[in-house]
This record gives sequence, C-alpha cells and structure tokens, in this order.
Amino acid sequence: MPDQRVLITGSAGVVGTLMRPRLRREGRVLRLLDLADQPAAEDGEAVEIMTGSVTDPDAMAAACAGADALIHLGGLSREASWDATLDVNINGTHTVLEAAREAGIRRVVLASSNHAVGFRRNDEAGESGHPADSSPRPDTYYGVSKAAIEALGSLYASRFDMDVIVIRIGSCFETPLPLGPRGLATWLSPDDGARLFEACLSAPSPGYRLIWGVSDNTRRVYSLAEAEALGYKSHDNAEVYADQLAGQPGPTGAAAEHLGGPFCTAPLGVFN
Ligand code: 15L
Repeated sequence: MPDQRVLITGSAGVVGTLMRPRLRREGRVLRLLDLADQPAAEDGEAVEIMTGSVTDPDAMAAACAGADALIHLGGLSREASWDATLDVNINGTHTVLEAAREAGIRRVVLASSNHAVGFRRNDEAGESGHPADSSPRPDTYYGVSKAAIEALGSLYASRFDMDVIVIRIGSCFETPLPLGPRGLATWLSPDDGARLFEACLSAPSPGYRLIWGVSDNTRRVYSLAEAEALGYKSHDNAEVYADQLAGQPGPTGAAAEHLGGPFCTAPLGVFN
C-alpha cells in the first residue's frame, strides 16, 4: 500500500511540535509546513520539511500536491491586530482550504479554539458539558477568527463533499502547569491530542464535525461525546497536577466566569 501523506501546517508551533513525534506511523509520511525553521528529519523519520506561509496560494498548492489528508494548525495562536488576524487566520484558512480542494484532499482537520466560545459561562455547562457545536461567543479577534474557521470548514464540507473536522482545542501543552489553575479544566494532553488527531484522520466518512479537544479532566466543562463519536478516548486527566497548582491564584471576575479565561479581559487587538 502506498504511504499516507499527511500535511501539517504550522508544524513548528506549540501543537505541531508536540504532534510531530506522536503522529509518526509506519506507512505514513508527515509533510511539515511552517514559516519558521524546523528540525531536520531524525534517522528513519518519514518527514518532508517545507517552508512557506498559509497565506501564499503557490506555497499551499505545492504543499497540498500529493497529500491525502491535511491538519491545519498554522496561523496566529493568540490575540493580534485585526488586520493580522484577518490576513493570517481567516484569509489564510481560506487559502489552505482552496489549495486542499484543488489538490483533491478529502480529509481535513482544522484547529479551532475554546476562544471561539470564550464568552460562554462556566456555570452553564450542564451535566455533560458545553456541547461541541454551541454557536460562537468569541472572546477576542482571535476567537472571531476561529469561529470563521469553523464556518469555512462547514462551507467546504457542504459544498465540496469533503470530510472536515474542526477541533475546539482547550490548552494543548506538555503539562497544564504553565497555565495555572484554569489548565486543570482546559488541558489537552499531547498524547490525547495525538489520539484525537488519529481519530479525526481515520473516522469513516464523518462529513462536517465540530468537536472539543480536551482531556477527560475532572474539572472540564466541555462535552467529549462528539469527539468520542469519532473514536477518541482520552487517557489523561489534568487533576493529577492539581496538588502542584494548589495555592496558585486562578483568574478572577469575567475571566473566572467564562470559558475563555484571561482572553475575556485582555485588550482587543493587542498582541500578547
Ligand atoms: C488558545 O487558543 C491558544 O492558542 C493557546 O496558546 C492557549 O492560550 C489556549 O488557547 C488556552 O485557552 O489556554
């Protein structure tokens, strides 16, 4: 069987770096696209390193050629000016989806964020948590761009019969410790992240799906049912770090009350 070629945009970013070793599989080539320098292939590592921007149609056409699936992580990962957010996250995702469509890529996974619904209240989660497909309540321009990415994914799935899964990622870091107490709810462990991406790549004919990307944290306020329907099973729980975070101040005011935490009170349009 020929190799499966999976293009990952933003592969040098936080999530991309954590996923690179974890999405390595026999019979799979990872094509890694980023603007930044990336470590060269390790011995036996089946990767193709590419340099380019998600806003560049030619670079994206070259990156998509011959790929079977796309994981789009590229773009700004936090608040920035409106112009930059529009250009990189919204126009960039449109450019990426157009290139994927042209290249005949049928399976696309897009990174959204909890900040698309950052102004939903923690205390309105209900028993099984906030559903993964709740309508947008962005907390920042960044959150608006993630809501737009969700809409673009839906459009391409409906118009072009592509399988597009959009993940509202909580906080994907090695551990929740740098995030403070909020991370005990929002953490997506890197290993669970890889399990989730694998489920997104292999679920049979999912069509368009919007799912949460979090671990099965004791304090989570997000439903995992939609991700589990695709085959995801979390093995991790941020609670094991709770003792190490005890005594650290959590968010206060609007930041404490809403899913988006500190993004809800950060100044709009200011790179942080
Ligand atoms: C995000 O969307 C960011 O990309 C990430 O850096 C974290 O800040 C995360 O949200 C979070 O809410 O913790």
